Amino acid sequence: MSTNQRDIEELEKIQQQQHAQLFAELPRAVGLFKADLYLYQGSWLPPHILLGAMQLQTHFKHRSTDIFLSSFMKTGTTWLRSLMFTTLNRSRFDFSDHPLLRYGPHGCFPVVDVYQSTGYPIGDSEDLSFPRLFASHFAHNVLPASITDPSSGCKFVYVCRDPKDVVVSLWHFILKLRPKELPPVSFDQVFKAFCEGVTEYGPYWDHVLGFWKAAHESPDKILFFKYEDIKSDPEAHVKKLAEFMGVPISVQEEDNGMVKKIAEFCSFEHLTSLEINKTGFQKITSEYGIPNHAFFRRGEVGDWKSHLTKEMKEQIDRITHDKLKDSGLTIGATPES
Ligand code: PAP
Repeated sequence: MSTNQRDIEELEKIQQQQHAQLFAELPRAVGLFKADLYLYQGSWLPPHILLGAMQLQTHFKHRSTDIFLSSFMKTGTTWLRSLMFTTLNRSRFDFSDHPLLRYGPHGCFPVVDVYQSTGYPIGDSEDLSFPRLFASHFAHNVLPASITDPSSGCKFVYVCRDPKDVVVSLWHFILKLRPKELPPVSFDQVFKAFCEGVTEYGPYWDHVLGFWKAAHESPDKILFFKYEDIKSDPEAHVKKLAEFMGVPISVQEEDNGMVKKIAEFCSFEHLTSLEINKTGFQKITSEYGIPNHAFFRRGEVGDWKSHLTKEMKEQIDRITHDKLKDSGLTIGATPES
């Protein structure tokens, strides 16, 4: 082990001790991936993410030009990462020699959720993107007020998805990532935990509502998307993203097919064909990482139909209805559902 590595581990130990008191006081539940979950400011978070939230709240230095991609897990983050990065930086990079091809959607801009034991190095992504782009699964109220306050200048793109498809996608993700030495989790277990709100970053509905309400208060700062809408018209959403991020598509670009090019470049078919997404790997912590291919599965609307019983569908639709009924927001209303 190198000296540097030993220092990092020592530092981690000290910081863990400092936070042991906090963890002891928070409500705790069993997590679906590996670590236990702790209820922090209304969200169920595993330890390295909870500490990441505290670190973000304390240390993050925003710039008024920063743009965040916010989402719950499995709602379309990887897709939006690709669309936002490609749209924003379309005049910087040639499509045949593009960072997305080399680094994949996750390598193009950083996630701010994970605890950094060596300090807070996040923020050097300007090499690839200007303005800076960041991704986060944190609920609106967990993000630091310094960035969510509209006066910060920061902008947010939020994407939500039919919770029935989210829970199915989540289950498959857990199957891929849960350590093999742990007992397998069934779809019933994941469904129950999801409906109760006790999954990583949950409850889902509170997450969506937090951003929905904030988007209503500050529509110029938060762009609210639904996965199903992007699926039905990706090009219209590329244009909305461009406008929102301050780089509207020109008439000339439109005539030259730029919008179509971006939508195709970021399509499920194209992204899954890339070598980086077949063999690449995302380092999350010093001991934990995620293979890029785990972020792709079917990329369809309505896959829940092959997993949910009639009773499950009714249960989750009822929760959605009850939680969202006074909000003016509908999710999961696909024509065939
Ligand atoms: P994350 O929370 O781990 O970042 P996220 O990217 O939000 O995951 O969601 C993954 C889902 O988006 C997967 O859905 P599925 O399990 O129902 O298939 C994945 O297949 C889908 N996805 C990834 N890229 C695209 C894309 N380009 N177009 C459409 N869907 C996509």
